[in-house]
Amino acid sequence: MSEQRFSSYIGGQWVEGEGDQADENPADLASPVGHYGTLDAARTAQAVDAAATAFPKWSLSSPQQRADILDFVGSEILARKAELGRLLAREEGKTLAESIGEAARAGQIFKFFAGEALRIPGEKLASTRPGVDVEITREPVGTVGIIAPWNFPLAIPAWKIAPALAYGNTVVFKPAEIVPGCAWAIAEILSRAGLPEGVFNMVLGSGRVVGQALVEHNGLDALSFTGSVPTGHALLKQAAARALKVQLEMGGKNPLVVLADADLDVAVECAVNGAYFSTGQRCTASSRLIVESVVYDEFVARIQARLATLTVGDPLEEGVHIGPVASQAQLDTDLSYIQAGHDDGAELLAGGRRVERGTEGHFLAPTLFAANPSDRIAREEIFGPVAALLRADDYDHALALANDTEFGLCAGICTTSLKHATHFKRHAQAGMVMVNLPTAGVDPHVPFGGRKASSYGPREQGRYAVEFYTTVKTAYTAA
Ligand code: TXE
Repeated sequence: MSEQRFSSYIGGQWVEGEGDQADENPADLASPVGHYGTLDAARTAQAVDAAATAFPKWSLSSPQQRADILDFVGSEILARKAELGRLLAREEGKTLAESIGEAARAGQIFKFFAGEALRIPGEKLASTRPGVDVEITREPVGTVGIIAPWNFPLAIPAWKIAPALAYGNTVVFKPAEIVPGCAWAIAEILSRAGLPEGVFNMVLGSGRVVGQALVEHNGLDALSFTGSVPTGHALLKQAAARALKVQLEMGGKNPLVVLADADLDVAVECAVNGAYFSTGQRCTASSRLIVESVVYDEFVARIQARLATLTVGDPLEEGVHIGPVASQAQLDTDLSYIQAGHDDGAELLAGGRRVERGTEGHFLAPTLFAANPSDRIAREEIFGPVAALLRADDYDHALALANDTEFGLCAGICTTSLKHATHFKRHAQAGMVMVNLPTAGVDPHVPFGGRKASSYGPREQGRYAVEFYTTVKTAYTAA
């Protein structure tokens, strides 16, 4: 495949950035996916200006026009899911099957919000005053900044851009630095979808320059961010200082509890899928496996046997289950946590080392440590194929361990007990709960988000997206 140069998209025009940044293929560093130039603060400001200028007219556009545009985008992504999935696999490193699945999900999200554009909710109530009607309607918030991470480079932008446009907002989208190709592909489709100029803009560059210029621009009305906790909290402070509406999705340290009465085949599959698929680079990854003592040894034996069947390698190759780590920076983080596991006295049960393949890439063996709850690998988000196994005395202990974290995105339990499943659903301190399912893997038409340090602001996805992307108006009319 030839190397491409990816551009930014501002006010309906393709805009070349400065310099020549390589878009790496993490499975084969010698064959980059493409190149791109980065914008400066002034160019980024132009994108916000373009979106702010386009907003008044677009905010009054017909829901049918918005539905048709989003439907076009969704249909094209679905029709090209194999090609887009291949680009995603080469750029981010998840396997081709996972990548095609993500592309399909992005297409479905655009289709879902095409329908939502025609179903913008409102209410009409009788006033407490006779002869007066009260209407509650929803209007777009304005110019929305979207800052996205690299781990779902098609799906996360889709679940922010699609509702923003569906409800009549204009958008400036800043993707993560290491996935410009997927961002360009989305922008390219949107550029042919019939949007008026300036309604959708995409800006390539660093968080420090482009991300900051976006957030600091007075023309921005709302910010939707997914990424790390430190960046999210820094942005929250800036947003609060100028009363910017903000939605943050950040880290996770998601527990998967395995009780003694669990079907262990199911539990091992949930653990392996949740902890290691997509190279463990999911905010919903099961990075803490909490196993009841009675079945602990058997669980260890079974998961070790299962991990031995997994192949790490080039995501485009058939038979590969786990692709490379997405970047050198993330690999360095993963390796430093493996070292921290050793330093804290955790026992290595699987992996713990880089893997050599035919190409130079960021390959890392799926890694499992028997850890203590206080170990760093059991407390901090690693964001790689590294999981911590914790031993629980009984259900109550397992639940306490599950909730003993600053995060609260997703919590899972494997059990055949209705009593424990029901109790766990009610008492897990998380925004999402899974019973006999991996913690990762969510539906696009229902709310996504967490509690505690994982999330801030209204939920994403499904009908709940209307909370963030609209503002409520209450109108009184004397009859
Ligand atoms: O995140 P950042 P990174 C976690 C995960 C990972 C770590 C680092 O632990 O190892 O974060 O990933 C933009 N103003 N997660 O470096 O820095 C940045 O350009 C404005 C978990 O990728 O938070 C990118 O577009 N924007 C998470 C986005 O913010 C700024 C998913 C995220 O980058 C900015 C991703 C600034 N000052 C990372 N600095 C999950 N749990 O899903 C950066 N950005």
